[in-house]
Amino acid sequence: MKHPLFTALLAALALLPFASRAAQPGFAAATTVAGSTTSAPLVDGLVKRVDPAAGRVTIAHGPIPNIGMPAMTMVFKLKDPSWGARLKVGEQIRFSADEVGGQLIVTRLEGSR
Ligand SMILES: [Cu+2]
Repeated sequence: MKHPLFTALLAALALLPFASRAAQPGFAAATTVAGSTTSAPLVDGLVKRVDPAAGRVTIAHGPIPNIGMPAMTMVFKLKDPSWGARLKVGEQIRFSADEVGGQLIVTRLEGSR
């Protein structure tokens, strides 16, 4: 299907990880997992280290537009510490992050589980 609107939609979806949260409220709502309250966009990440006891994970992440962060490797606190048990080093994830009380927190987590 080569409809121009369809092509534009595909382009928009491809850019989604880099779009601001304001630009894609509908899509964010459609992909929100149960219990999530954030509308922050999903970004790509690679799990480098997991510390389940501390509820922390080190992620090599792509740009996170909602907190104005470029791609880097850093430690995040998990909103739900039990997510630490689901994460494996080397795993590709899609996640949302937000700054809460001066801490950077993984607020949403999607994976191929
Ligand atoms: Cu970062």
